Amino acid sequence: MSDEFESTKPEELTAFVGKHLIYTYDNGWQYELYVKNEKTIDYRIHSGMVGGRWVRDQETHIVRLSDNVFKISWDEPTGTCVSVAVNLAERKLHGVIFFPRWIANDPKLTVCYQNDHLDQMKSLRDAGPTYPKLVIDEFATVTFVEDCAANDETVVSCDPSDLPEGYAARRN
Ligand code: FER
Repeated sequence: MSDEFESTKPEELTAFVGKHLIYTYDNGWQYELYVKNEKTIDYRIHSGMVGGRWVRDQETHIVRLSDNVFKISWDEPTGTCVSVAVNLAERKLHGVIFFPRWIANDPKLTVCYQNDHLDQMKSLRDAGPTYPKLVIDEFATVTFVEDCAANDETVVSCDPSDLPEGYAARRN
């Protein structure tokens, strides 16, 4: 991605940057997301098809749709594409995940700290197959939210399995 923000307007994202969310999709999959800055997220996947996977410094496109409503979209090195719309006022979210066929066939191949395995992810992606993609379209409920500083490397900094007991179950 170039240095262009495209439709992202950083000045409209000040209320969103630093948000740290834990949420559960209606299919039971639990995710954690940290808005590191106006174009970057870190995340952990606590349960579901690719539970155990975690990623730092994923470049994204983030836009404000209205007060308290934001949308984050990105293209993973694996070829998975994701778009997540977050409604902070209602603590609801809607995500669409487009998994390439090779991940649908063997999801565990992507369960790792991706940053340490980027070359492997890219070669698996290029080996495919890509199609037909597995499209997951789900609402989620936000169960935990806090405001962190921007660019805080401590928010998402370990494997989900190394977190303290009850970390993802905290509710507020
Ligand atoms: C999300 C849905 C999917 C999310 C991340 C993904 C951080 C990533 C999926 C993948 O690459 O396997 O809500 O939030």
